[in-house]
Amino acid sequence: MKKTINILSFIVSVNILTTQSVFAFPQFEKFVAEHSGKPVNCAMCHANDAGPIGNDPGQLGSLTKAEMEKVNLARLALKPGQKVDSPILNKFGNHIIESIGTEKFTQLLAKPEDLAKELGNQSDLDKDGIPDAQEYLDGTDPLNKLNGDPSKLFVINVQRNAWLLIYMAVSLYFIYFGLTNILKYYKLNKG
Ligand SMILES: [Ca+2]
Repeated sequence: MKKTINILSFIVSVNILTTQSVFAFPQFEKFVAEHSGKPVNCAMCHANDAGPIGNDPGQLGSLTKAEMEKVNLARLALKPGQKVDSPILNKFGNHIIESIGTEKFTQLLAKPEDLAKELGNQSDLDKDGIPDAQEYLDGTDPLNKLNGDPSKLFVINVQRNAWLLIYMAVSLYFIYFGLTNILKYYKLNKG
């Protein structure tokens, strides 16, 4: 009897894992890690750092029936342009499905390097100036404006603050000019 229960438990476990594995796509994570040379985990697209499989918050085993329906609705968003709100995905993950649809996404499993091209450069979810697609290639967090390629962030910040930098340079020049003239005035009066 005990042996039968163990076998049944094993079959149920395998079945759950097989079903859940449909939701995990390590191809993208592997590509980003190799392309960027940075350690990347599932948190780039998923709600949980460890991915969708498991029983922790943001993982399939912890979802309510209503949340599971949202997951299934996201899976059925075959074409681009459909609003999805899958609780196992983060904002970037949901944005990917909304932008390209699950049909194209599934095709990209064989070519994860093409995801950036499909996303285009219009969306910048964290508004740090680096498009989500570029952050995907760079292995940086598209949802954290403080996390981006340092050289790109530097150039973007210089461009964004160009007027402030010009204003500061002009101000410093006039301060220097004023101080120089004050010193000249005192020197002349002493002489
Ligand atoms: Ca960004």
